[in-house]
Amino acid sequence: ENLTALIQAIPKAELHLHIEGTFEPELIFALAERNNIPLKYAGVEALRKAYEFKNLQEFLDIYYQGADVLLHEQDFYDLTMAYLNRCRQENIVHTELFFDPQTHTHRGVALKTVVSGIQKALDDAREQWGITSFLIPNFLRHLSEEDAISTFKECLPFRDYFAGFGLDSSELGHPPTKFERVFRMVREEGFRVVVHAGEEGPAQNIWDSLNLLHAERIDHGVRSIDDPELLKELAKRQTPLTVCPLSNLKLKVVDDLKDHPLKKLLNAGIMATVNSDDPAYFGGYLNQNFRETAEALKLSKEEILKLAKNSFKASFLSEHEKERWI
Ligand code: ES4
Ligand code: ZN
Repeated sequence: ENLTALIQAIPKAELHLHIEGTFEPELIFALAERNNIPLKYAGVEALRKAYEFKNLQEFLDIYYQGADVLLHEQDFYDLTMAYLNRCRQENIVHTELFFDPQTHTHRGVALKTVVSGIQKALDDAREQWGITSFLIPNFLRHLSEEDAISTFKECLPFRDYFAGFGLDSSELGHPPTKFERVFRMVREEGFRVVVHAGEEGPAQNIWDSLNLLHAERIDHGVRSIDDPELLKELAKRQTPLTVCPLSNLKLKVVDDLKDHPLKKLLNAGIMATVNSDDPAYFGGYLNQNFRETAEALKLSKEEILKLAKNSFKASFLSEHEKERWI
C-alpha cells in the first residue's frame, strides 16, 4: 500500500508501448460502429474473454483484428488520446510509442492518416499536460525485408515525426539477421534503433540485435538471463532493456511473476526498465506492472526508484531534458 502510493507519485517514462495495444474493447466496439465494420464478437465482454493467449502468436492474431477497425485520422487520434489520458492519470510524463505502419498501409489506410492522427494527439497532450513523447515505427518481422525497406522509404516524408525505428511481431522464425540491410539504411538516415529480441527467442537474438542491427535498446530482452556473457556485456555497455512483466506473464514467457528475471537483471547491473507493452490485452497499464512486479519480486523502495530513474536514462530525451527528471 505504501509502495502503491510511491509508484503512483513518482514521475515515470514509458519506453515500450504499442499504441495499437492500448485499444480497449469498449473503444474497439465504438469505432467499429462509427465505421460500420462488423465484428465477430457479440460484445465487449465476449471480446475481452478472447484475451487468453498461449503464446505471442495467439496474441498477435487477435491484436491485428482489433487494429482492423482503425480507418480515419480521428480513429488514430481517439486511440492515442485515450492512452495519453492514462499517462496523465499514472504520472507518465514522457512516452516513446511504437506503431506498426504495415498493419495499416496493407489494409489501404494511408500512412499520413495514421501519423497525423497519432501526432495531433501527441501535440495536444504536450500542450495541455506537458507530456513529452517520441514516435517509433516498427517493422513487422513476419513480413519480408523488402517490405520493411519499402515501408521505411514511405516513412521518410514524415521523418521529422520519428525518433527511430524498431522491429516487432513474431520473433520465432524471424531472427534479426533477416533485417540487417534495412537497419543499415535506418542508421544511415540518422535514426535511433530499437529491436524486440529475447522475448520468446534465444539470447543469441539479443547478441545479433546488438552486433548486426546496432540496436541501442532491446525491447524485452529477458532471455539474456540464460547467457552470463551477454549479461556482462549488457551491464558493461549499459544497453537498456525495456522489460514488460505483465506481457511476459500473459504470453507465458514466464509461468509466474515470482519467476520473472527483472530483479536478477537489476542485480546484474543492467539498465532495466518497466513497461506495459500492450496494456489493453495484457491486463494492466504501467503502474499495475510496477505494483504486481514489486509485490511478486519483493522489490524495495530503492529498486522501484531505480526503475523509474532508469526509464529516463534509457529514453531518447536529450541529456539536458533527462536531468529534469533524474
Ligand atoms: C508485441 Cl509483446 C509483442 N511482441 C512482439 N511484437 C509485438 N507487437 C505488439 N506487441
Ligand atoms: Zn512489444
